[in-house]
Amino acid sequence: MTKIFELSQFQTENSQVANDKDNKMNGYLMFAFLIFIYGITIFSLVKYTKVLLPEAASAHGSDYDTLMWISMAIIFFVQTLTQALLHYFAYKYHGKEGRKALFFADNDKLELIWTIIPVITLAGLILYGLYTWTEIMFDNAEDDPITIELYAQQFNWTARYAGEDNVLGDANVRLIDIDNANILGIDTADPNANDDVIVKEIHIPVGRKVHFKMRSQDVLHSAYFPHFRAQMNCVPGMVTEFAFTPTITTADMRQKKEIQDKVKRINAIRAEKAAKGEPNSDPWEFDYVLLCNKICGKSHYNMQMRIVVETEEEYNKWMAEQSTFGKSIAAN
Ligand SMILES: [Cu+2]
Repeated sequence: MTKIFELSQFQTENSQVANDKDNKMNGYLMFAFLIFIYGITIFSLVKYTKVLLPEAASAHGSDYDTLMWISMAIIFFVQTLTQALLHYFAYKYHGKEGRKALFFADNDKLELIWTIIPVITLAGLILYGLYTWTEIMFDNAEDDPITIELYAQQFNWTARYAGEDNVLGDANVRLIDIDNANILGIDTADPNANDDVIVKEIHIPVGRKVHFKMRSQDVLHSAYFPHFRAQMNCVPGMVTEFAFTPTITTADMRQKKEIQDKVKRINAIRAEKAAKGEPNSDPWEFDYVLLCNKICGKSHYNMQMRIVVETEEEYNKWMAEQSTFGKSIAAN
C-alpha cells in the first residue's frame, strides 16, 4: 500500500530527499514535542503527587526518602536541561539549503567536561547510596529486636514469631504436614520451636526493632513494606533478612492529614461503586500492609498481609491471646 501511495505521488522532484519545507516542519515538530513533554510533566506533578507514599513510618525511612529526593532532583534538573537543549537545537538548526554544519573530529576540553561531571556526580550518588544502605542494614544485637519469620507462598503470607526465647525453631519445607497443622514445616524435635507463634497478621510495638527472616516455599516473592520503606526478596532455599524500627502507630497514622485525605478520596470512589451495587465497595480504612513485590503468579496482586503498629501494652495483650506452635500441635 505504501508503495502504491509513493508511486501515485510521482512528481518531477525526488520526494525521498527532504526539502526546506520538510526540514522546517520537522524543526517545528521537535519544538512542539518539547512543549508536550514539559506540559505532561507539570500536569502529572500537579495531579498525581498526592498518590505518592505518605511520611515514612520507620526509623531509617527519612534517610531513605532523602536519598531518593536528592537523586530525583539531580535527574530532574539534568533531564529538563538536556531535553530543552536537544529539542531547541533540533528546531533552531534544522536543515536549510546551503547551510553547512561545523565539523570537528574531537575536542578534548568538551570530552573532559562531559566525562568529569557525570563521574563526580555518579560517584557521589553511589557512595551516598552505599553509606545509607549500610546504615539501614547494620543490625545491632544490642537493639534487642523481635524476631519474626515471614513465610511466602503462592499467594499468601504467614508470619511466625520466635516466642519467649526469641529464637525460631528449625524449619524445612520437607517437614510440612498440613493435616497436623504444621503449615510451615517446623521441626517438632527442636525445643526452640515449642513457643513459636504462627499468625496471619503482624502486630509490632512502636519503637521496638523488628528483625524479619524471610523464606519462600515455591517461587521468588518479595516482602515489601511500602510505609516502612523496606523491601527484601524471598528466595526458595535460603533465608533473607531485613530489620527496621516502626515509629508511628497505626492509630497515629490514621490521624495524619495526608492519610485522611487519601481515605476520603478512596471512599468517595467506593461510595459511587456502592450506589451502583458493584463489589468491593465497603468503606476503606487505612492500615499498614505487607505486599508481594515480585510478579509471582496470577493472584500476585492480592498477596498481602495486614500490619498493626501499636503500643507495647496493646502488643503484649495481643501476643498473650495467641496460641503457641507446641500447643496447637498437642491439640491435634
Ligand atoms: Cu508473591
